[in-house]
Amino acid sequence: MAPISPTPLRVLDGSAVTTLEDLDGPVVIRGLQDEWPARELWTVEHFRDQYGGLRVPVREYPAGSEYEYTIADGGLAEFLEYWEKIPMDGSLARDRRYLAEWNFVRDCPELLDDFSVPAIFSEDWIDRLPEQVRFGRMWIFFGEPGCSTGLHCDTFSTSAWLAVLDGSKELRLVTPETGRALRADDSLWSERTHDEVLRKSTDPLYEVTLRAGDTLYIPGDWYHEVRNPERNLMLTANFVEERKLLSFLAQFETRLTEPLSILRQARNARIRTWAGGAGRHDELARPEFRARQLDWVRGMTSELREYERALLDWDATDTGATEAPSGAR
Ligand SMILES: O=C(O)CCC(=O)C(=O)O
Ligand SMILES: [Fe+2]
Repeated sequence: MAPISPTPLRVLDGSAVTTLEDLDGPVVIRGLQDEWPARELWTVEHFRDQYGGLRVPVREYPAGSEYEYTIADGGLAEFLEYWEKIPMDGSLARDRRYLAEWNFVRDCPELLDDFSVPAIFSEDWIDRLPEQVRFGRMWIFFGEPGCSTGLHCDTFSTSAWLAVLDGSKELRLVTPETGRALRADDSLWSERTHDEVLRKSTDPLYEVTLRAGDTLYIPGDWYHEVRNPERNLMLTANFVEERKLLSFLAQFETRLTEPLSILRQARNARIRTWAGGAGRHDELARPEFRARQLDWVRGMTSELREYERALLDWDATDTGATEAPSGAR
């Protein structure tokens, strides 16, 4: 069957968007970079002169592979030298390199002075997290043809803005509901995926070509895939909007507590073996020790109990579902 014809994304002018709450899907917003010094300043020469000596994480794509890569540490100047010279045919017949997800804030925070986070994206719940658990979420990408980023949705239900400063980028996107039906090796450009998954969904397949000056908003949980039709420079950031705060916290907390959970399972297994040994264990045999441990356990779980109560109360007072169950997954 012929592949599905993609639906072009909406394009809005920055002055027409005042709050994210008005947007219920991805859109391209123009005019958000107009005042950015980065548009003039961020040239290859500038990066080479100012930061050429830095080590950066470079994706290495072996010949024949459009999506699979390993990450190696390399010098920025050396990468830029390669990047400037690579032929624009996108051939997979040779090895390729892609400077993606360069967390420049850590290495050169002064680059932050060259742009401003657009006001509509500036409300980020990660800023309100305690400092110990905040994480870097702003990156520069130097792309070139033949290096793609496979189908994914961004971690922890974060939303993203992607500002193309030079060249162009192609993206295809699907809704979270369609995305949940996709498999690990699917591609939004593959006919097999069109036939086996996308055709069964009533939601469209969206497509956009971003050019210099365009900023794309991708809401949390939307699946997307990225191609680089030519050399390009992109600044991108993830952020947590209020609509996704609880999904974010649940996933982020699970990531943080994973080691704790392993520790707890190991403790429980140990205690089960002691209990089987006629209950003889010095610490557990002391009532005041057990009382102290119980206090500690209750302290550890009280915040979760409060959240549990809020969820149950909400259940009890809910007047009706606001969202149809997706059933996919
Ligand atoms: O431009 C790319 O290659 C990938 C951008 C993206 O979707 C991401 O960083 O999550
Ligand atoms: Fe992404």
